[in-house]
Amino acid sequence: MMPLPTATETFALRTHCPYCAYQCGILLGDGDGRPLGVMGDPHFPVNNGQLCIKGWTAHTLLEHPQRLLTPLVRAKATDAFQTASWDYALDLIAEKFEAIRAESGPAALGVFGSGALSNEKAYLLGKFARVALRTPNIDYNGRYCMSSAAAGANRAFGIDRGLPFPVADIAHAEVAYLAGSNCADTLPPIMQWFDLQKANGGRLIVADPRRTATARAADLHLQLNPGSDLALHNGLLAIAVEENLIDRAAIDARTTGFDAVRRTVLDYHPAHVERLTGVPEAQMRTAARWMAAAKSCMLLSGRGAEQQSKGVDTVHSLINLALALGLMGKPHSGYGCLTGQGNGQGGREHGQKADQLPGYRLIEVEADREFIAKLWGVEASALPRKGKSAFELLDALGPTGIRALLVAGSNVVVASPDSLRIESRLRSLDFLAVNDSFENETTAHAHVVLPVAQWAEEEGTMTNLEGRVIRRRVSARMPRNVRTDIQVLQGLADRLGVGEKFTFKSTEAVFAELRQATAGATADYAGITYAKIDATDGVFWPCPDEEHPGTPRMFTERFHHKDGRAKFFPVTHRAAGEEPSAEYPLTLTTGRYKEHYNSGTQTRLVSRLAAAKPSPCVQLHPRLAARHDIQAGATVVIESRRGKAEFVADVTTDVRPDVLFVPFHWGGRRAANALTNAALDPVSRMPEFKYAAVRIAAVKVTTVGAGA
Ligand SMILES: Nc1nc2c(c(=O)[nH]1)N[C@H]1C(S)=C(S)[C@@H](COP(=O)(O)OP(=O)(O)OC[C@H]3O[C@@H](n4cnc5c(=O)[nH]c(N)nc54)[C@H](O)[C@@H]3O)O[C@H]1N2
Ligand SMILES: Nc1nc2c(c(=O)[nH]1)N[C@H]1C(S)=C(S)[C@@H](COP(=O)(O)OP(=O)(O)OC[C@H]3O[C@@H](n4cnc5c(=O)[nH]c(N)nc54)[C@H](O)[C@@H]3O)O[C@H]1N2
Ligand code: SF4
Ligand SMILES: [Mo]
Repeated sequence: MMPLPTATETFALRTHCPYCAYQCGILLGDGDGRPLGVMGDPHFPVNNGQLCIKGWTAHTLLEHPQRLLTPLVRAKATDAFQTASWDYALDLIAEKFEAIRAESGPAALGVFGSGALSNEKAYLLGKFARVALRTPNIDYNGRYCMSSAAAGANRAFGIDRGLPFPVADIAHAEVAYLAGSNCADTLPPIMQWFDLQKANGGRLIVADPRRTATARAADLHLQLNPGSDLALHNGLLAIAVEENLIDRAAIDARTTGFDAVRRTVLDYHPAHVERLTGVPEAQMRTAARWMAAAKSCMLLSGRGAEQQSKGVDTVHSLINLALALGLMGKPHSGYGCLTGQGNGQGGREHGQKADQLPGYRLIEVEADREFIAKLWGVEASALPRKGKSAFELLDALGPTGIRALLVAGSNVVVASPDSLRIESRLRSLDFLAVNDSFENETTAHAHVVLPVAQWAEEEGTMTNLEGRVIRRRVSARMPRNVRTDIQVLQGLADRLGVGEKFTFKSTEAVFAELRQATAGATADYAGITYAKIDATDGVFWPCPDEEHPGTPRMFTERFHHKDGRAKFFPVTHRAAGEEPSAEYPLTLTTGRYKEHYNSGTQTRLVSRLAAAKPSPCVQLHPRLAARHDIQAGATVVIESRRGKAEFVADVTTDVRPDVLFVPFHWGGRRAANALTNAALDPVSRMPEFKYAAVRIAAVKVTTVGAGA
């Protein structure tokens, strides 16, 4: 690591971290256009100067020796990558896409985007797919991430903004409940607000099958079985009904549909719920009483509860509880989801989702089609219809389906469930183009790789987990032969004959069009400008006009359904996509390490992070380890119906005796997703990352760190 300069003057440039949805403010050393080091921005009110270890080391990626610095094209003769000029690489992509479209129609072209992309990029990628390629088949990795929470919030509230309040409100919640979030590792600086909450006398409840860093910080840890959150929440609501803890006045004044939910939860007797969840009845009663007695209470969900084939219903079970306890719109209270990716919020608003147009307009709603078509200067009838969801899109790759694909911001081979299947689908493509700053398991299958600018080298707005629109500013010099994603899309649009619809002179000009595209829509950015963001530490959407101050807190008066009310949805527990059997007797769940980010493309290259966590471990309970004669440090081969992978044994009482936990940040032999099940939620199309039936196939005695 480079030494950090101490004088604040040398950190003149404020920007934001390249990784998660917390989007910490960062001061990046400006040594004549070169990064010297990073420091947390003490004046950005979300992180208040704190960073996690990924943020502290993020600048090393800017000048990393493995950085892609020139376009790569696969040579036919050798099947190896060769460097190429930008013109050659862009011409080739445009030719291939045009030829395949001529042969097989526009739906044979696909685009896979990302919650890592700025609002401007996400907007432009959606426009590019619909206007330049004319394909319905664009979706993105947010489908793997936020889609269940988004669908649940949309159906219950008529709008989806992850947190309806600023994170600082956590400090004033008397009770906070986290369903499947390990935010002490995944959003570390958020813990300052939970620490303040504790100092203010508040209580934290965590539901997780593992005793995580977050669970250790809790006053009550509900160590439930994976896939049983819905039953737990219905059980908590049943107790609230039985003990008369619900808020009848709030239910009557602000909601519809409670009676059906009340009848449904009557079947969730505590003893029955204890059998389904593994959570003792006494703990459930304590949790329900704390939640109901508190003057303010927040119910928050993370991927643990959402990444299930019943993720949407699980989100509804938590929203039902929030509505029945009268928490929505009350100060320092309510339901919220903790968004994950850097622009996981904005990335889901501006039209890279198969069924959406910018601002959460819907591609199947005529008025929305007409509004956007007019802005884009095309006929509404020429806009494609709804396309395939992320996993279904990738699963349709091949000679008779989607034959050419452009990926921007996702390492789909590592991130997708049932990844061996997805990798074989990628191999069957006629043509794969990837925009990235580094090679990874997905670029390995590409025909063209385009080297793009990184976070600190380009402009762009991001919308953080609170719905606060912020600005990443240029804080480091872009390498000479690298281009931005926006320039790539402009270059391709030109070659596809629609350059005149992509003539933006700056990123701010793209944002100006995005503002018009969202004006009057659910996610309304019309009143947000770069200058206003600079002046105010970010602007919370909705913000319909330039005089509007933005909306830090939602639902204080009304919800976004026409009648102004929130909707209860009756939901019932159901089994996961597959259950343990004699052959595959164990339950596997997956998640993250503090040191690595998602598919690991970036963090596996950062020496400090790679040294701290060189390889993935499987957490297993000592009783289970003893049964299989597994010593700590041994290499354990785990197998599911779909594939196998190997992990270093971490024998620990932190995990339930019937559950195995692995992180998904690696590919190849160490790929957690070789094991996972692609059962999809019927509404959100979220895959079941958090539940697979597996067995221990072999044990090899090695030392920790082996198996690389
Ligand atoms: N260090 C780090 N931080 C990150 C990321 C990263 O990769 N690394 N990624 C970012 C992104 S994109 C996201 S989406 C967020 C995700 O942040 P989190 O939501 O915290 O993500 P996970 O670690 O996937 O899952 C959280 C917890 O769910 C638990 N869990 C597993 N199955 C179940 C279940 O059935 N029910 C319940 N209640 N819990 C269960 C796991 O044990 C795990 O501790 O993190 C963001 N921040
Ligand atoms: N088993 C299991 N699987 C999971 C999950 C889980 O909990 N368990 N979680 C899921 C979740 S929540 C998520 S979000 C996904 C994430 O997994 P991925 O979709 O693979 O996301 P990242 O690893 O963040 O990949 C981002 C890639 O984009 C590149 N990149 C970053 N910024 C930009 C940019 O601005 N432009 C371009 N062109 N490229 C960029 C990076 O270098 C990297 O190669 O994984 C999902 N997969
Ligand atoms: S918490 Fe997220 S945004 Fe903050 S430094 Fe860590 S990875 Fe970056
Ligand atoms: Mo995510």
